[in-house]
Parts: sequence; structure tokens; C-alpha cells
Amino acid sequence: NKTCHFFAFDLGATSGRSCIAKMENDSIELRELTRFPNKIIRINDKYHWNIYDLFEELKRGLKTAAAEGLTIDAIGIDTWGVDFVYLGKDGSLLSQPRAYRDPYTNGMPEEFFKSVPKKEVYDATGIQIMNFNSLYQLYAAKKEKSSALEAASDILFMPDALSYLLTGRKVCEYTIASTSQLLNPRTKNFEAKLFDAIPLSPSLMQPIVMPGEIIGYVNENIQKECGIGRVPVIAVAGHDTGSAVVAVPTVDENFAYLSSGTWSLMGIEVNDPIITEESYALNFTNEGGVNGTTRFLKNITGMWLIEQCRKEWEAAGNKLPYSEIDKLSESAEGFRFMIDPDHASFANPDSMLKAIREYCVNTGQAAPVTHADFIRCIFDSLALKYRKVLESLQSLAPFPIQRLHVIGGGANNKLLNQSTANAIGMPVVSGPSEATAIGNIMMQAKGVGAVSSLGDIRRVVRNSVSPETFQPQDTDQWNKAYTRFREIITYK
Ligand code: LFR
Repeated sequence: NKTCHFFAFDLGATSGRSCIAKMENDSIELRELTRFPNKIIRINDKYHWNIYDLFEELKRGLKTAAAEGLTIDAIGIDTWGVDFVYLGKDGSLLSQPRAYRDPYTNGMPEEFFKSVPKKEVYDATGIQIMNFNSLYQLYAAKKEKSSALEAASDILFMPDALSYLLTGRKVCEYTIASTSQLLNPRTKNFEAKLFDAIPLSPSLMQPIVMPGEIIGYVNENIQKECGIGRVPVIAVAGHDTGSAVVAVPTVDENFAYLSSGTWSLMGIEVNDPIITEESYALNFTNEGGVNGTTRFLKNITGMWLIEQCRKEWEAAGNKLPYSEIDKLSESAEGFRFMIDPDHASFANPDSMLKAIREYCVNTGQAAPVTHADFIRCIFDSLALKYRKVLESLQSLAPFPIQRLHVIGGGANNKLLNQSTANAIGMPVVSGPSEATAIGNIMMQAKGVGAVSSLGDIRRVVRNSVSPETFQPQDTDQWNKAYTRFREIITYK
């Protein structure tokens, strides 16, 4: 039971952080070391991430830990899914990674299905069809005759790319690879026919490693530059959602989770993928989890809606902190405006405010005007959409769902938690809000042998966090609103 310090680098699509956790006596104490924005950089009609900046931030986090005199026992990296970099023959990065919001994949799935029918792609991968999946990004890059792709000798997903820059080891972590829609969850390996149809050689991909395995050790340059020792870099659940779900503070299996950040990922944890006619029709996904689990879930557009409105308000000289947003949402009257958070017009609009206004007007509602109008519209609509997806989820789940665990940054929003409980008519248990970092830390703990089973891991999580429960209220009013919501979202 020795004391360990684990370093988590956790990247979301809008912000990132480095954290240190002290683990002793079967509990962890997590502390944020650094936090920074992660911005999509737009270069004319192309959208990229700045991996060089992200790598600098990774080193800044390590230096901060070293400056505190901490001995780091392991490092783990998790990021959003699907995006990747190309490496050249000499091992250097060939370009900035493309960002998944780049519209270069619009229409690509449909074209790809001319070679491999949609149903076949789904049956082989169990992954929901979303145009930004790595499969369609690679297909689009190929059509664009991307010179980086043409020259590439390796492809690395985001967390693997950062681990590579630390260690020089090229691996493909299983959970992040599953988001690509190139992997078969039964064989746990890449699916050759999908590569053939792009066409692309599967030899561009790296050997698959499972969460909890050691990728390698930080190289000497990094050791010197950051003032740290020869620390192991452990493959955690490299996919942020995978890391988040590790940290659900549950005792049993009868729960659904909502990992709430830029996206709202709603699903259940299962032992075997659910790939059926129904799951296909409802476009549910089977992402690879830790310890042999599968995350059966659906993407719902989450805080992206608020984040984009906030960006516009800030550009207009009115920067709203999240505390202010929560207050404003409570001040507004409910159910006056409703949108389908997943309508295509919200994917990457030039103006989110305009897109929301237009949706409302086109569906016969009044147009939101004030900040509070927009914020309330988003939160009401999210809660109602959660109900819709939870109903589908229950129809597919092999067990009765008894409560919803909300984890991630969005779990801090009390009004949304209460609204969600009201909408779904089930208790909502909120927290931890730092679920991705905690899950990342716990898989490092597994890597060094401090814990092993998922039950063990979650016992440590429960010892370390204090979730809050919200009971459903005002169910009649929410039922009425849900009936209206279902009509409104038929708008295509
Ligand atoms: C959440 C997330 C989702 C994935 C989306 C795009 O941060 O990782 O799970 O579908 O981002 O990669």
C-alpha cells in the first residue's frame, strides 16, 4: 500500500488539463496542475488541431509536477476520439492533425457505402455511423490526394501520438482505435475489407495494446527537459469517454451513464457488443472499454451548443463564466424554445446563435433573444433529448436501468441535473466531474499493479468522491413538454 503519484494528461475538444493524483490507502486525491484551452485552428477551408501546442502543454504539466518535487510513478494520456496524425519514414509528424469538425467528411459515408454497404460496415464494427469517424476521414483524405497521407508510413491516434512523442514507441491503444470504425470488436483487430475499400494498407496502423499495458518510458530528452525520471507511460483508456466511464462510482450494473462535456455520451456498460437490427436502426455504437467491457452508447450533441454561443458572446465583448450561465438558465422561463441538439445545422455553424434562432423559427416557435433564452433553450432541449435516447437505450439494454450517472464537467450543472432527472423520471447521480482524469489515473494504477478488476477500481473511486443525487420532480409538466419536443424534432 505504498503512496503513488500518477500524472494524467486529459484533452477534450475545447480544453485540456494536466492533473496529479496521490494514491494511498485505497483512495486517490486528484489535483489539477495546469489547464489550457484547446482550439481548432482554421486555415481557410481546413480545420486542424495544434499538436505542437498540445505537446508543449504536456511538457509544461510535467515540469510543473517536477517543480513541486513530486516523483511521478506513471503517465497516462487520454483525448477525444477519431482524430489522428501521419508520420513520415523518419518518424516525424507530416502535418497537423485534421479536426473532426472539418466538413471534409460531409457526404463521405454515403460514398463509401457504394463500396461496402452501410449495414456491412456496421455489422463489422458495431460503431455508429458518424461522418467524422476515422474511416471516413481517411477516405476523404485519400480523395483529396492528401500529400501527408500519400507520404505516411504510420498513422497514430491522438493519445498514441502524444505517447509516441514522449517515448518513441508507436502503439495503437484499443479504446481509441475502436472509435475509428476500422476495428472489429469480435476479433479486437483491424478489419481488412474496410482498409481495402479506402484503399489503404493496414500496415499503417500500429500493434494494438490494451489499457493497463506499458507503452514505454519517457526518453532522455524529455527526462532532462522536464526534470523527471525514467517514468513509464501507460496505455490508459486513451479515449476520453472510455476513461470517464471507468470512473462511474457505481456498486452494481443496473445503471446508464451520461459522460457530459463537449459531447453528451449516453450509454450502458456491457460485456459483449450489441450489434443487432435494432441497434443498427437506432445507430448505437459499441466502443471498446477497459477490462474487456464495451461501451454501448450514443453521441448526443452536448455542451458544444453552449460553448459555441459563449464564444460568440465573448467576441461581442460579453464573456460569461459558467457560474453566470447557470444563474441565467435558472432565471428564464422553461420550455419556451426547443431544439433537437443533434440537428445537422448545429454541427459546425458559423454562428450557433443564428442556427438556433433559425431552428426555432422554422419549427413555428418564437425566436430566442436574450442570453437566458438561448441558455434555457439548450438545457431544456438536452434534458428532453436525454429522455429520448434513454428510452431507446432501455429498449436495447439486457438489464433494467435504474439510475443515470452523470459524469464529466457537465455534472457540475445542477439545473441540468435536476431537469434531466425530471425528464427521465429516474434518479440522477452526479459526479465526479473530473471523471476522465480519474479514469485515466485508475488505469495507470492498474498498470503498476495497484488495482486490477473494475470492481476494485470503482471501490477506490467511491472512496475518493462524493456524488450527489437528484430525484425526479414536476413529472407531469415534463411529460407534456416531452410530447411537444417529440413533434418539434421531426423537423429535418
Ligand atoms: C468526447 C468524444 C466522443 C467522440 C467525440 C469525437 O470527447 O471523444 O466520445 O465521439 O469526442 O471524437
